[in-house]
Amino acid sequence: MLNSKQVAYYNSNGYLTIENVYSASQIKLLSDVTDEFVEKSRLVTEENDMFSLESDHSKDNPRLTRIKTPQNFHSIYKKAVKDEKMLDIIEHFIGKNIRFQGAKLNMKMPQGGRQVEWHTDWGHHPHTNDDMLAVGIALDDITEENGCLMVIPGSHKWDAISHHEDGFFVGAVDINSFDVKKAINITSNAGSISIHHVRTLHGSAPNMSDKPRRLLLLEFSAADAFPVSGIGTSWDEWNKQIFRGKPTIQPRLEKIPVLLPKPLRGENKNIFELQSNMKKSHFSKSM
Ligand SMILES: O=C(O)CCC(=O)C(=O)O
Repeated sequence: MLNSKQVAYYNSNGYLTIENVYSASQIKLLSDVTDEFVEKSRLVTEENDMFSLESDHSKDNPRLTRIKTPQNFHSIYKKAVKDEKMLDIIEHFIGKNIRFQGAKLNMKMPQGGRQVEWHTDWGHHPHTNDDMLAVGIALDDITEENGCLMVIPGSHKWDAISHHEDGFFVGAVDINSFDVKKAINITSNAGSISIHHVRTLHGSAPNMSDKPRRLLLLEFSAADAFPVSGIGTSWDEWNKQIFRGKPTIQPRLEKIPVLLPKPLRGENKNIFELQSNMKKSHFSKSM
């Protein structure tokens, strides 16, 4: 399904888009189940294990920023995160021993769905090596208007970038630390996937259109990439996350720049809260 040009493109740019990986019927199932979750969220008034909410969320007008760990709540999501075609693709980038790191469905609802400030996933969870990536499954057609993901090509080869402000980790980089004019918009049709390297600088603007932008994001790593701050769970649970190949007790240590995501200012439950600690947003004038 992948050719050597696509692999070379990813290796040099730190991202790739592949059209039509998920079929129209798979996307319809995912989309319908997502609508059911939005309905359920009407009864929710504050962040919980399933939902992150926009500040204007209400029973009458349910507005989510995210469905968290969707694979734990519905078999349709669970099936999507283990899709064999998708795993075949990512094998090209992180090898045959693949650990699933987690999933989230970023919702970006019409007319104000929230931005994600510029950051690298590496800044949030550095590991012993960087054979790690995120796959974004487009549940909608994704355009500049509805807040597509943007990336800085080649940034996965940069030195560690600080995600700190006044000595505290805020989960986003200073907009003056890179040239935002180099950003590329990742636009695609529903059913496509985008892949970005764990160290690729990325962000996305608010959705000011009248169409949703729902992106199911899955994170994977090579089985021998271990979090520098510990696995944070039992050995058995950790190894249940191996989707292909074998677990290992031998972390692969690469010489890669790491900055710890510490210290935190207050208790932050997700990237949106973390980034709201920033003095100045790149995308919204109100922050
Ligand atoms: O949803 C997006 O546009 C970006 C998501 C992202 O980078 C994240 O959730 O870490």
